[in-house]
Amino acid sequence: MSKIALPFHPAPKIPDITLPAGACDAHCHVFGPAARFPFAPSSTYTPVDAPKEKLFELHRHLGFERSVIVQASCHGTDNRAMVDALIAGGDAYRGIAMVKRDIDAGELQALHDAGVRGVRFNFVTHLGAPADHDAIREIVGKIRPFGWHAVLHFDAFRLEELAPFLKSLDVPLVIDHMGRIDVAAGPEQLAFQLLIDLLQDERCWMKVSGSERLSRQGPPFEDAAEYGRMLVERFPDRVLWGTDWPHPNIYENMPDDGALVDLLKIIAPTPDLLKRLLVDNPTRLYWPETL
Ligand code: 0GY
Repeated sequence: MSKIALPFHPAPKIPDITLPAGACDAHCHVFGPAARFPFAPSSTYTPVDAPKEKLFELHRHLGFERSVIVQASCHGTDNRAMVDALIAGGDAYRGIAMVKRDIDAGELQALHDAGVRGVRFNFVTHLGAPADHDAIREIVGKIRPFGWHAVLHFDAFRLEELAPFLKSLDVPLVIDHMGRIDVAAGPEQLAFQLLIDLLQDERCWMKVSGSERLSRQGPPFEDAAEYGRMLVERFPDRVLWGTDWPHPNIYENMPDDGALVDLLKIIAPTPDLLKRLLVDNPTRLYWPETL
């Protein structure tokens, strides 16, 4: 492990906007507590404990009624902390796991029963060894019968090389944090155009989260939120948003999660777009049985 994480914001503001009923935080994490769920030796950062009770408290404070907890690299393929949170959260919580290629159907079924609906593959080099393509193909073959999807964390500047492989995976694809595009390079940049190209495929979904990661201007991160708005307006039925609490690998300007919610005024500027982003789309992907 290397860099020591900053603590998450101790007292986020109450957002100015009221979230629609059934709003879902579609990307957040639980870390530890380390005494019960130790971090993986392979982690490239040293997290602070961010246990489920704090996450649930944040969701109540911000107005989220549902959420998707995404396995973070600091726990590797040990999904116990995430699964423990899903079980405590009940049907309002779904999960994304990270798994080894030799996982079997029984283990996948147990994750499914806990609320897991997808697996995550990391292609960003700052989180460790990039995902192995053969292993991904094997895992995708195993999750397809469960109706799961693949969550992809990559840097869009690598899309020229990555896109053919990603398109060959025959499950729905959910892209993290707007493909981590360089928001200073303008919407005409090749990486953003390749991202849009990928999204023309109806299997692809985009998380318009991560403005605090992508921003070059700093708080309130509006330069990055503008890209979120472009994606929401263009693909209103295949976008998701999440807080990314407790914000791993943010080493300056730790965001106030209430202020991040307020960025949705830019990202989804009408009540209709906001409801699709926070309610309708996550419901279709994570709670289709309720439709
Ligand atoms: C995120 C982003 C990051 C970290 C992780 O799994 C992780 O550790 O996802 C990052 O470093 O950009 O989605 O939380």
